[in-house]
Amino acid sequence: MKMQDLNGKVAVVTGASSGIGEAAARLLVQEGVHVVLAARRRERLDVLAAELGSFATVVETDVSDRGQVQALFDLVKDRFGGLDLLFNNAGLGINAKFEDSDPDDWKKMIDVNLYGVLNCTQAAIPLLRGRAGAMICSVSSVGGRYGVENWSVYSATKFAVGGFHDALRKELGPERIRVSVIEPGAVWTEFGQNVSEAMKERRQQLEALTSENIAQAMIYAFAQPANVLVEEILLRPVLQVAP
Ligand code: NJP
Repeated sequence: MKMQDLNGKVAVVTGASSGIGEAAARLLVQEGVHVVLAARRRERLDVLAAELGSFATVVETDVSDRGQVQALFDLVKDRFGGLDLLFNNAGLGINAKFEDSDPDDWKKMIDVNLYGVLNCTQAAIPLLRGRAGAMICSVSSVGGRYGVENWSVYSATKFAVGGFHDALRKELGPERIRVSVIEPGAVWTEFGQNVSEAMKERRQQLEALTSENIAQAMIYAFAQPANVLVEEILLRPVLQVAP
């Protein structure tokens, strides 16, 4: 069966100011998709939008703030009348042994990695309804499948995303809204606010994936025929045999 033609579709990409989100925005525009770029760092979004031209719209958004998220989706509704793809990609990880970790950091991760996904998904559902091939795709992690040492709270937030999607799929599948999760292993991005030099070296040794590798996986799922749900994609460098 033919893949979907993505030309003219509308996508919201959260965390579009760097890494995987930025790469996803570029690939979507190459496919003719109108992309709404959402993140907090406005100047980075403006630079990307200037590169992408009329196919990009910038909406400075903190996904943990429900009011800002609602304003983002109100704009999408006004400008485009609906939505075909929500790419819930914004996220952050703070590395620490759990015993020594800071509860303020737990909250930061939960606010963005979980509440951010909940806020955006709830606001997006009415706009996705009735659009052929509509998809919600959220970036989880290998840590959301196996749990990774020194990323315990981060892993917990991503497990929560997985459970949420398992349930949501049952609610939205009958309406033909596809609910998909991508679980990357090590990727070369700005991710990990406080990762040590040793961890950066590990990414080098593992031959970490690029943001484009992850973005392509998302496009693969999105471009499937509208009746085909790619439920989950876990991808990691072949050298990353653990976790
Ligand atoms: O990292 P990075 P990635 N509101 O730091 C945004 C997952 N992942 O591309 O707001 C809105 O380059 C931030 O934008 P800004 C990871 O958990 C990665 O690797 O301007 N946006 C930036 O654009 C995450 O879910 C690896 O600071 C907010 C983006 O998030 C996803 O991949 C491994 C925000 C982060 O870009 C993309 O991360 C893995 C907020 N409150 C999973 N807070 C990996 N890289 O190795 C942050 O398993 N952002």
